[in-house]
Amino acid sequence: MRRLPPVLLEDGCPRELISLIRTILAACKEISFRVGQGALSGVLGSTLDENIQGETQKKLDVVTNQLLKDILLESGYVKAIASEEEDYTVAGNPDAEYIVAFDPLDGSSNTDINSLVGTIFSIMKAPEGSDAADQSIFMQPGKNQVAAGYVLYGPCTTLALTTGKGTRFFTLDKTHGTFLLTQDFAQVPEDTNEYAINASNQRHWQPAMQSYIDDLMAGETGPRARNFNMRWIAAMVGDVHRVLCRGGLFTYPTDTKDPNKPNKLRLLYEANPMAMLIEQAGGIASTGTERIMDIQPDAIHQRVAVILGSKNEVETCLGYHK
Ligand code: AFP
Repeated sequence: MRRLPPVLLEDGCPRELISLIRTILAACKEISFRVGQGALSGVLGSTLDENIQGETQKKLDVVTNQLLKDILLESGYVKAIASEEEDYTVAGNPDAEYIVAFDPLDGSSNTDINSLVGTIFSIMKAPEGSDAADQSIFMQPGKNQVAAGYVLYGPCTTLALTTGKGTRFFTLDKTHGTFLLTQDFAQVPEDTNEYAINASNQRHWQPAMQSYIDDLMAGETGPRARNFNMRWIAAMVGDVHRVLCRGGLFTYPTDTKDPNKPNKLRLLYEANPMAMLIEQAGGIASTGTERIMDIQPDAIHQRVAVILGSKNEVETCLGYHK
């Protein structure tokens, strides 16, 4: 089986970018080990702190953030980082070409129940001549990403990666500590009978999403004239992995549950990298009104509505939003 560096070299991926990706993966191998140790490593449970987004931090949120932050800033390959767990961006090597946004441990509420979690990352180039300490270097649309991926810590540790030449899966060979190519050019099936949404928010959704989900739930007796199945892992990384593997529609739509927080998922380190992986596998990623990767961000922790997955099903859902 082929290792990650030669696969990316054949794609013409710059050596510096490959080194940066390998740096991220070095931290992810360590995270994979710690997550796998569970209660034995003493990192389950919550801290007493909240992050800037008002969410209680899990101990593993803090540990994984520190691991990624240290390794990236010490590597010399990054000009700055933005993390779900950092209030502001952090400056790195002023002469470096790349910037990295990441969610160190997506779905961290799953850690204490031995369920799926993952690391999500997005890599862009810093604008030429920019200042490493300037937060605005991250204010670029997702279409500027040069690479995006996630590492899913499940029964096995899987990397989904794109550098703009398709989406590939690599599996961590834990004996040798190497990511090996296990699927070239993943393709999201265009049709699906599976969807993922937190249905407990139904009464807070906007009318378009209410109607769409009503029609799915009506099954073969409704306007769609067939039955649909629902799945919800409570970790976007797990839900998107399922969609990449066998199709589906994943959405976290706008809702009115908390008027100060109409959307849940973060643009820079959740929606954008997932959108790139999905589009590179033939799927669609939208907010309901626009392509996610076209959004011009205006804040590091900006949140957006997300509807992504199988092309025909996402288009059907978007039809309800017109
Ligand atoms: P955390 O990374 O803070 O655990 O949040 C996970 C997440 O942002 C996303 O991965 C899930 O799809 C979503 O939250 C789950 O939300 P609910 O709590 O509404 O199920």
